[in-house]
Amino acid sequence: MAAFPKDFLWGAATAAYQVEGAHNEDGKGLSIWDVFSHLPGTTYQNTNGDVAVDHYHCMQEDVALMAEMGLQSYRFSISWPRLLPNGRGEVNEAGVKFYSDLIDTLLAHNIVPMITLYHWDLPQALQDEGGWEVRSTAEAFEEYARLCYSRYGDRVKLWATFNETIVFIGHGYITGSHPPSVRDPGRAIQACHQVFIAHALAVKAFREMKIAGEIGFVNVLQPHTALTNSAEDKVATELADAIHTHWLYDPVLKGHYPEALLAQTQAIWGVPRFEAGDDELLRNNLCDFIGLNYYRRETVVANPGETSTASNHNGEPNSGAEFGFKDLFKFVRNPDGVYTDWDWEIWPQGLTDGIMMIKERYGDIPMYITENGLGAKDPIVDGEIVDQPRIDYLSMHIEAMENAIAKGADVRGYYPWSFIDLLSWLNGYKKQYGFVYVDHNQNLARKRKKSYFWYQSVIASHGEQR
Ligand code: 8VR
Repeated sequence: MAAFPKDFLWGAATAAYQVEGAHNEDGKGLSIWDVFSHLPGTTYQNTNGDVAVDHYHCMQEDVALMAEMGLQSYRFSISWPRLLPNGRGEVNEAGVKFYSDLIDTLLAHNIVPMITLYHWDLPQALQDEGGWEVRSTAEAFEEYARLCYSRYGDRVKLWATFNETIVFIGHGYITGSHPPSVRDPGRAIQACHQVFIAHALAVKAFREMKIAGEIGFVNVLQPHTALTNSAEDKVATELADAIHTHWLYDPVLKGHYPEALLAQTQAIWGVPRFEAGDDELLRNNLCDFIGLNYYRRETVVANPGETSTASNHNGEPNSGAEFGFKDLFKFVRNPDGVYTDWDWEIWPQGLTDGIMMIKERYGDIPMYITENGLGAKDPIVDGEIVDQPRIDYLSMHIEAMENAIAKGADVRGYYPWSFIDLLSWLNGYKKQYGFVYVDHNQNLARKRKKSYFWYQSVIASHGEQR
């Protein structure tokens, strides 16, 4: 029996803001990232996505590179303000056409499109009205989702509503490093609630419109390991699981929040505040699949009384600070771990463990590994991009995924991040993830990396040759 199911999809992923550019062309409205990245000092060396890697104009060339690689599926996101410049209301037909052409081009090459509706680029017009803190944004999201279903639902079978809610809410409302740069856990929890409601409304619309496909939610998959066997570290690790995992997965897979943590956030912050009907809406609109973005695990220790560190090397929340529990646990470096240049532990076993943890808690939910990859500064040797560490990283993770499948997990596809080198939100262009290199000194010329040819043979052998 083959290790990977016959219909298993070998894909790759990107996101609109990080590749498209053309930030104000053909009627597109501005997103919160178009505005935020233009404020001095907000991003690495003031990089922004005005041009990014110009995928908007290079789409045909990029899809040809995918086809040559043998790619079977491509996960991309739609820029909401490209379709609805004001977030709702008037439709920008030129924007609709861009994605329609992309979908047609993919299908012509037998590449299955997977759409992410929200990969962080909220229309600025909606931010001006309160962004994710207000219900009207969730309602506008439903309108946007319905527009996408009606224009693309005849051709696209795989849909995800949100990408990595913990990241855009955590950075947007707790560390303040993403727009709208708020630092307030209570507001974070309420904004997160509106995202879950927006998701449920979009799933409900998907069913009502009888779209012939599957819809899911994409989360960070981040297993936690206690540093020691002490009772304190174990309790700290359970809390990390509750905050970083259960809080994000339970509402979309079980239809309700984890009760104990909900009781605590409501006691401490008075949030999330429910409106009439919210309970039912969440309960009745569960995902068809879950998307898992796996990069690393975190090692956890109890942290009694210490309040200083609230973010790690990447400026990400790394403690209980998210929920006002910053005294209770924190993430530390695993002394035995192997780390990337960005201090992320390389731990392939965590992918097997994480998948099995999801299966155990949520039952036989179909899963896609919607992101996995190595952020690195790739070496150029005699003009060739020799990204052997990326090959090693991906190879180990494919094996880890295969082990989970052998244990009975329903994993249906694998989408390394990223198809092409792209703009990192806060790291500019120096943190590379792609199979394809982009030369920023030469008109953004594309060049195949060593990993490009390697993944080509992985795909051709259906995962055997790696
Ligand atoms: C994606 C983001 C992309 C990446 C990956 C991995 C960071 C990174 C923080 O969903 O769109 O930009 O972001 O996740 O994590 O390493 O740059």
